[in-house]
Amino acid sequence: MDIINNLLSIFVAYGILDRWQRIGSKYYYIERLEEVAWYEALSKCQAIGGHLLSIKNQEEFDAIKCELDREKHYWIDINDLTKEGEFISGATGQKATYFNWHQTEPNNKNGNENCVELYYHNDKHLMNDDNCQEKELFICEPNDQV
Ligand SMILES: [Ca+2]
Ligand SMILES: [Ca+2]
Repeated sequence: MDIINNLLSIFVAYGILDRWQRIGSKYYYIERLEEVAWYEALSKCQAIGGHLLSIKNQEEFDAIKCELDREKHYWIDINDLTKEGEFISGATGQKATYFNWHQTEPNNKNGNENCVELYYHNDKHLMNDDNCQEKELFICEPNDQV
């Protein structure tokens, strides 16, 4: 993956990929203005050659959360749209492997919370399942990033 990282560095240097922001060892796009429903966030990430953020581990989570606005909510790729309670990574189509839920989440409130967001509550940015129609900011990462 050194080749991909080198290519990304070159593209960024020439402004081709300047929407992608380097955070820690990887690249991300954090939407900071336009709040949209989960499906729209999904297609907006696809339109820029990416997918909704798929958090792999605590290290990645810790790097990203420092960049987030505490007043805002951010869609990521995890959802249980196919089967209630079975959280899938939209990026890989596989069961999500990294979770960091708020204490009482996921609660599938009103039987209608199937998309996962990051939001700040009780001094922490953590995960919550929310109504997919809610308008929120979102985080993308490039498709070729592992
Ligand atoms: Ca659910
Ligand atoms: Ca919830």
